[in-house]
Amino acid sequence: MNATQVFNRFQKQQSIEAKSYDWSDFDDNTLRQFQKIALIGSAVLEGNDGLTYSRVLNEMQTIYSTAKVCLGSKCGLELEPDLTQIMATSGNYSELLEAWVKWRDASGKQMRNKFITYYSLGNKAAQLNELPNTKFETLSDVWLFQWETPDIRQQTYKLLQQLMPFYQKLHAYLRIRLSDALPTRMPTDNTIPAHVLGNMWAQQWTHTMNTVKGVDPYPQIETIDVTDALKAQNYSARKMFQLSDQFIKDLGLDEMTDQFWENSVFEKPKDGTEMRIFSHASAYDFYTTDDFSLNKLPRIKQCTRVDMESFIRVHHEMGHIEYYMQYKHQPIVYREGANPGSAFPNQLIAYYLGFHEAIGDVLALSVSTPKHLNKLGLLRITDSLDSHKMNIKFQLKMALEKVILLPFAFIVDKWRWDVFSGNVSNRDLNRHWWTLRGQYQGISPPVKRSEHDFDPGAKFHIANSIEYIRYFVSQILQFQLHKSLCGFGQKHVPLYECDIDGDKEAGNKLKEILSLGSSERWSHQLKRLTGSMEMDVKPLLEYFKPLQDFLDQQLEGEEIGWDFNVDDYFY
Ligand code: X8Z
Ligand code: ZN
Repeated sequence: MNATQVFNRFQKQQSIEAKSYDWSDFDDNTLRQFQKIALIGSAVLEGNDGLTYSRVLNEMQTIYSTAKVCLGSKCGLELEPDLTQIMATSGNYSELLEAWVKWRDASGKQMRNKFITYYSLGNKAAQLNELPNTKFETLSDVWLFQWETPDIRQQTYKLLQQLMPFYQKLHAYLRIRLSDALPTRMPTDNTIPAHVLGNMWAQQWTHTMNTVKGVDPYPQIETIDVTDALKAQNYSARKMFQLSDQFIKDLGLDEMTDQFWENSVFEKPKDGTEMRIFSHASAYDFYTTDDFSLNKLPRIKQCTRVDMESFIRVHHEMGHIEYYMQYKHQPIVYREGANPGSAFPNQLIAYYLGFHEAIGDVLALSVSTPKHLNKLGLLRITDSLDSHKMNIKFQLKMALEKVILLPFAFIVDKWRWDVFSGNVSNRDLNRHWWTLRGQYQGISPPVKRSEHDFDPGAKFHIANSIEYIRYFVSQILQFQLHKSLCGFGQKHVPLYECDIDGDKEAGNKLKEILSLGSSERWSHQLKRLTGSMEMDVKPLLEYFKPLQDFLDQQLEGEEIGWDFNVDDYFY
């Protein structure tokens, strides 16, 4: 038996035992612990079903992480770092198109049938996971159950509606500039082709500030992207992690351990070993106790480039690790983020939901302020006349990273909710994907698609069966947390300038929440922080107020929105 099979068997025994009790008069805490023990995801599958499920999932993961493409005469190009780099830096329409199409041919297209087998068995597992107090129909029902928020779907939809006007302004701002840059290439329905936005999935558009003329409103002012400064100052991947560690330490939180530094992998090995683990950054919890002699502490693997995007991602991943460290004293079922852990924990990918995803980003909100970058010697702040312009540039960059992600993060799971529940037939998988991409993101495929393609599978979290609504929630929560943590030493500073560096009171507040793990419902934890149990878009909108005013000026008299019909883009 391999390790997965041993772990599955153990979980199954635990689950059966947990379910053998009468749950009816458990108190809330006991009930939550029993639910977490009893819910074992795919480990419930017996015999051939279990083997087939692990096999197809493994095959999808392998296809994704080992896909290689040829562009022109250059072959062996991988997603990380080659294609990511091309999407981010190339201004050449045909080169971008070739990278976009070939990545999808090499990844998603190869896994269409496997995906159908995977989710059919996933649904079967969900049904077998029935608890004494709850039944599940689909795999996504199990994912959603763990939010302990029965109307989480409606809540996310409502929040998205509140944010769409802001998204649409950013979309129009980009579309107008792209229409100038690519006059003959833009569709007449006002959507934007998915490959010209600086990212393989058009999920974050920050790079267009460097590659598309006019997106950066003040090119004469010092660039807010510190990539060049990082390179000029000979930063290494390790040095970026050390900086993040220092920030964490200065907040009064726990610094990384020696074992962390020894065992993490910050760069892709040059000798070609273990290539497949590097398609996407991850942070792992090895669930040790305080017995550090086990030498298996939380650690990171990340194909870190020396650029600003990686610099921010470093903080994101470090947030996961700090969280693992802060809640390590909790019983194992509560050693997860405030929003609960994996439905299917028997995989090697670490699972963490909204809170977990938000923590590192909260640190990064402070670190990426111009003032902080200036303190690090990475950015020169020019005289005060320019400070408004510098702020607009900064805000635009942040919005292209964070606000742009919102509709994407929503549809990655909306698509799975619709597919897993059978509301969309297996004959329409790709069509439904593009229907949602068009409707919510206002983007369109640059070449006609068909049902021989399977574009959702070209995204890591779909090929790896990782729930995604956590990233949606994270984008909202992180501004709520930021606002709360800025309520100490930074009380009189605008939210977008707040840098909690060295603020021990803020650090303490953060520690209080992190150390709870999932032992308390996330809405209660949110209340400790913000006074309210609800997710709320107000802090995000407050943060971006100057940018929204700027966009309103820029877009006066311009058309906003798009009119997408999926039939125009399908064979
Ligand atoms: O997957 C991630 C993290 C790892 S937990 C790097 N993110 C999402 C993505 O890349 O699709 C962070 C932002 C969204
Ligand atoms: Zn993450």
